[in-house]
Amino acid sequence: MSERVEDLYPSRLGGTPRILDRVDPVVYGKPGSNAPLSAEDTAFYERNGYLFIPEFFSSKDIAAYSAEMQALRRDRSLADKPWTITERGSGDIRSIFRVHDISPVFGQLCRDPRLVAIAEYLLDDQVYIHQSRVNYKPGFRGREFYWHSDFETWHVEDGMPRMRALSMSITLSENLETNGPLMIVPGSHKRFVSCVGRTPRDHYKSSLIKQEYGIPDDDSLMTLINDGGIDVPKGPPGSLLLFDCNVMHGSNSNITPFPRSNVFFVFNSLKNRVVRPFSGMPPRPEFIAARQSIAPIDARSLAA
Ligand code: 6CS
Ligand code: FE
Repeated sequence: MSERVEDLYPSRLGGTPRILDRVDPVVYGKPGSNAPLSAEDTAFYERNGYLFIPEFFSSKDIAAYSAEMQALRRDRSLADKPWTITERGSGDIRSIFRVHDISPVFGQLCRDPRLVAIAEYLLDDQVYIHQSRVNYKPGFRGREFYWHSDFETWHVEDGMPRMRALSMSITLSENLETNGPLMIVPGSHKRFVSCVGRTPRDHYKSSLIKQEYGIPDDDSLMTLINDGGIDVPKGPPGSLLLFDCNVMHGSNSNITPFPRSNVFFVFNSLKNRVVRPFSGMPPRPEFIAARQSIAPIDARSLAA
């Protein structure tokens, strides 16, 4: 197990919530003419902690990704695997993790040279996949994802040392006002909400269904939202949402008949590979956080 690393973002260690300043950059790369994002888009991402690019993928690509998502959902061999998470109550599939491993289609998608170039630019390093998942948010009974910072969990429960990771979410269905789209608090990524409570053992067995530890207290959440408001990026299938590992986000439940399905890839800098979890608990399983299989993505070899 790797050596002890200083905990710059202590959380779930005591009884009082705190808001700490971020000590890490948001954008590590240098804007320039050959950067994969314009200086304007880079500045928006740095300031807000996210960037939404509607219709990034062609309708042909999205048809293939959407078909693959449905095929995974129907695949009986996945039904009882630990990386398949079902909704409390209905038993509908909520998420399937490690899709970059189990699906050649999604394995190829996360190696799309355009995505890798954006991740390498923003993180200014080679990157690897820390985690991937499809969130189905099914119609009628799709449950919420309460407000949280992914980094707070990845730091405390996976041992991710610094804020040098980002998520790419690709919409596979219409993300509407009504069907539980992702809500983001712009600017919240620049402050770290240190949460209360102690991480239970095997917390992921409940947190992936309903997260109750590592979520912000009401006052801290109110502070972030008073300062930044709530943005709801919406767009057609095939849109790309980049968001910083520490931006506060969540999504409401979905009681409409229309699923809100997205595929997520978490790109982490190779210089930021996970160490011992800061919670002191045993590491979470490989299907949630890559620890053994850390290999830099080299999209160039696929672009040829
Ligand atoms: O615990 C995790 O890693 C997962 N939980 C949430 C709510 N978002 C990030 C990630 O999928
Ligand atoms: Fe999240």
